Amino acid sequence: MENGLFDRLEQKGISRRDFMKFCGYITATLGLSAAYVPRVAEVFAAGKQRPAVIWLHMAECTGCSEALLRSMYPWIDELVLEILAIEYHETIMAAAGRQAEEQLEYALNKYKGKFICVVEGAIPTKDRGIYGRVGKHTMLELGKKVTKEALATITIGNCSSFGGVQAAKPNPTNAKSIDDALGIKSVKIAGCPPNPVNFVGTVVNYLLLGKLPATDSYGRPLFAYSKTVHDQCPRRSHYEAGEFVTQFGSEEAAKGWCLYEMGCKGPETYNNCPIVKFNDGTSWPVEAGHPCIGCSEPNFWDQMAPFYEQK
Ligand code: FSX
Ligand code: SF4
Ligand code: F3S
Repeated sequence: MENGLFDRLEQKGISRRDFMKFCGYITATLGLSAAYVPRVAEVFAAGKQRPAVIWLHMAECTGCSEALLRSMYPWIDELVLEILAIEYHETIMAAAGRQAEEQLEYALNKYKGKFICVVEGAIPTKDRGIYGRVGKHTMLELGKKVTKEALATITIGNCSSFGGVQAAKPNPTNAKSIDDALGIKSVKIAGCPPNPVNFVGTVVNYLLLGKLPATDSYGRPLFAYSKTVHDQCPRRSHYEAGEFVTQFGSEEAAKGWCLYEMGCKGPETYNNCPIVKFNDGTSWPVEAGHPCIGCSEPNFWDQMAPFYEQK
């Protein structure tokens, strides 16, 4: 294994041990045996496969990019840039204005049919899409133009996967998911925001096994979205014992009882948050004392509301 990556990580104060721990974490998330850990490490360290990525921002809050690039491991950006050649990403690229538009054209021509398109955000479709624009194009035009040349499209976040908050009632711009707006089929890293580990896992799966992961009927990778939050929740025994929190700040809340009566949507929500957690495995909503609001499910803003009551 070449030393370049380790040297760069060490300069950031990341030891080989930390790096191998992260690789173990990704391997376990993918449901692969520990024997795969060195191969996963090799995917990061080899640094030669690097598929080109064109990353589009539609109508959204950029929380998905933030979750991926900042809040988790302080060095995950280094790893992401090691395994992906990000040719266009409006939040992190230095170019702006015309230069950015030119970079998009350049990348589209150079990597035609060979790049992965990652999309954040929903597409406003009302009145031919005029309510969402990037540069000269409507998001609708941009989405069509880029995804039709892509090898595959990965939607990151609930907005691009299912419409998200933009598509919630009354949805004045008739915002739609990428699949619905463009008539394509994407792999969906659902969540608002999604767990960055599930995005990295999807890319590692592709680089390691040469294919995108198997998905459920919505297009969510099975390694992350095949079980409900409820089925993996450490508070489940309290649910079974009928021990429920009925008020925030109460003694029952302090004891970590089940949040079902506070509106928890864990029983209807498919995601791996209780196992993978967020921010370097620090915590996740229920562990922090907040009910799951179902952020990885289609139309959760409408379907799961009211968030603090059971329907
Ligand atoms: Fe949506 Fe992503 Fe929620 Fe935000 O960009 S999934 S609003 S966290 O950031 O698209
Ligand atoms: Fe299920 Fe939510 Fe209770 Fe956890 S807190 S056991 S996910 S209802
Ligand atoms: Fe979202 Fe529920 Fe997990 S709100 S982050 S799916 S616990």
